Amino acid sequence: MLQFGLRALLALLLAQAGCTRFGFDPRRRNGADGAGSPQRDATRDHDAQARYPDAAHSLASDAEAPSPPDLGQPDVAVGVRVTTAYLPALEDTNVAAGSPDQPRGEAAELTPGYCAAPSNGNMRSWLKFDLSSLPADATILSASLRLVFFAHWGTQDYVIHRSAHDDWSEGALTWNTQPAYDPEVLATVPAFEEDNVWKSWDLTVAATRELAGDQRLTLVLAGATLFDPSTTPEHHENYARSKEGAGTDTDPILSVTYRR
Ligand SMILES: [Ca+2]
Repeated sequence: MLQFGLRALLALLLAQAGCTRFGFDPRRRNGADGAGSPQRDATRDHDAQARYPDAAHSLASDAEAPSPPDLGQPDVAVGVRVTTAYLPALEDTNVAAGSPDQPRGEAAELTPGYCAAPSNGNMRSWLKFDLSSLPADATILSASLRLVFFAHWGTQDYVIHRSAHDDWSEGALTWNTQPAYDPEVLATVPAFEEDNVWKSWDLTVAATRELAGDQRLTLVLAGATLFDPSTTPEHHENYARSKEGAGTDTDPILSVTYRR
């Protein structure tokens, strides 16, 4: 009888404390009916509405929940890195119609345009850049060619073309062996007579294309006009530094800004 009385008393105490034989009774956590304290729930709902009014509304009635606002794309996504690489020319040279079999890869200057000296005549500058040092997952945001011009004898407009042929070398390329290039003009620089200035051309599309291709970018810089040497005694040319020119800070550079 005494043991039966103790077990009954223990069962009564456990029931009042909210415990069961197997552990904590979840029904006791928020009240006997599981709905929680009305006062506490009201406070919690108020806080939620103050912090997340749309969420609170959505919870109240999913069917009437408004569409999320269109905030557009962020300017800079979290975790995205933007980097600018300055790629020096892998090779650069000139070719001249007046001496069509002479390589000029060791020249200290790039001389696109027209030189009235018979051994030069109309000239073009060829440049090659290696994009393989860019990360494989890079997305190019912008790319431009930079040349430092230091002298001029007359001037004219200049144009830049891309060539799909990258298998040339500055030690061998001549007017007669220069490969074909795309007729499309990628960029134009109007005639200018300043010296000791650098000029740049936007080549984002061409660089993006080559990065996805063979990662070699060949550019041809030429005067916009082919002059007739028999009737043109004056020069129409600007001089830019080649990679063999004085100082590395004046080397031809392809500036590439990319994200990854
Ligand atoms: Ca060179």
